[in-house]
Amino acid sequence: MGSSPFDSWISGDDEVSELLSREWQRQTNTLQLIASENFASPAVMAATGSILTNKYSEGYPGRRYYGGNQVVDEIEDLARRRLTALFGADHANVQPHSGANANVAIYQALLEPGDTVLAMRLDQGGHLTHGSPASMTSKIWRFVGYGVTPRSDNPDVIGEIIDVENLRELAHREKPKLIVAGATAYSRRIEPEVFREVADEVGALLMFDVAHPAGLIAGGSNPNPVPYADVVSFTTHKTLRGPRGGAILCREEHAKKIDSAVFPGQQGGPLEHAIAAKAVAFKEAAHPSFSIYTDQVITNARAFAGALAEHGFRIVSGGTDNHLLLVDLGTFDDQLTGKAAQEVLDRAGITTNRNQIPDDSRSPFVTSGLRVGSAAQTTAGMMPDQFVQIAGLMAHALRYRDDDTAVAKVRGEVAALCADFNPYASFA
Ligand code: DSN
Repeated sequence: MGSSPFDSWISGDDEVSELLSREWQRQTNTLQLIASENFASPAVMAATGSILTNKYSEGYPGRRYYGGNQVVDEIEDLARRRLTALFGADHANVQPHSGANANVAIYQALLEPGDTVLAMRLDQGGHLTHGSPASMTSKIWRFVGYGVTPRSDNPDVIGEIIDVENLRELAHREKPKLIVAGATAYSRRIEPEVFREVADEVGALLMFDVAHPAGLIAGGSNPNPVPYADVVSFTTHKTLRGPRGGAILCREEHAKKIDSAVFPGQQGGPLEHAIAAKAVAFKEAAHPSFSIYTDQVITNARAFAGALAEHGFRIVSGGTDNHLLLVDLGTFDDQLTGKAAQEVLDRAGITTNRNQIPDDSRSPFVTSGLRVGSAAQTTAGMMPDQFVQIAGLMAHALRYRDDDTAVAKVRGEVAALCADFNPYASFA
């Protein structure tokens, strides 16, 4: 194993240094295809590792419960200003530690316990916090789930897209107080106008969870729901390429309730080092080069989808309009589960995650699908040619999964590819 910038980075702690070094090797010598991951810039990482980790600042700028927050107030204000400008929103809260915290804070701000919420089911592409039975959200609020249309075998009809008629029917029948749009495993555009229309028909509030496409929206490559939604939540570390964390945008009329729900409702002291890193990421996302990146992410994802389909995989929803693909393994090999595929690909140096496909007959732990994304390797500089090559490497490793030599050979080709596209080459 070669040297890494982290070999002796943590002074006095060889064990942690060694582990960081190994993770650097993993991130730079294998392919990162998990749709919710990306490579943050050195500037984002510098802010995350800054002296702001030392500071307590419960409250909000100008209204803190601790002294010494003059500089922190300016940092958090800067992050809020940059974020509202980026998305054209009235108000921003940059304190949520994660997307899950952000979502729960929104429910707490806008709902009473027991209120009805209409959201996408987890097994159809939604998120745990959209009322999955495994999430505490389903125990406090009454979630009703919408899903996608049935799979279509007619090449002229795209199946597995959000079933707007079902959404409308459920909305009229259940009279939700809140409708949630957004997903974690859905590759098609989510049109904000349609959701606003349905919400208005039944007098519901509208929330968009754009954790996945936030960066694509910031870059202008996916539709911006801010003009249509009452409130928008997202994470900052996926396509937006910032530090791990969450954020909320809302209309002015909800600002006070949202802020109180985040602090003191959900959280104590904000992570100001993460907030400084969010500010850095928001500035990076406002730069014209970020739009070139987000357009490329989608172009690459489409090339990846086309190449995987040529190798016999079925792409759920018939393709992609964003950074992610949900791959049905059944047409490639009906004995191959998502769990087994993820494990084989790990051995081949290709990092993915198993994922249920709509109406999957297998459990969420086993699954019949894989979810992959183009955001991270596009940051590393890859283009359609590389994604076509990756599709071939994946197909080969999975086809010859019982042959250790074949899988090892793919791993060697992956390492050679990664050597040409090291996102942190300047660190070495
Ligand atoms: N875990 C995130 C994802 O991978 O999409 C969602 O929380």
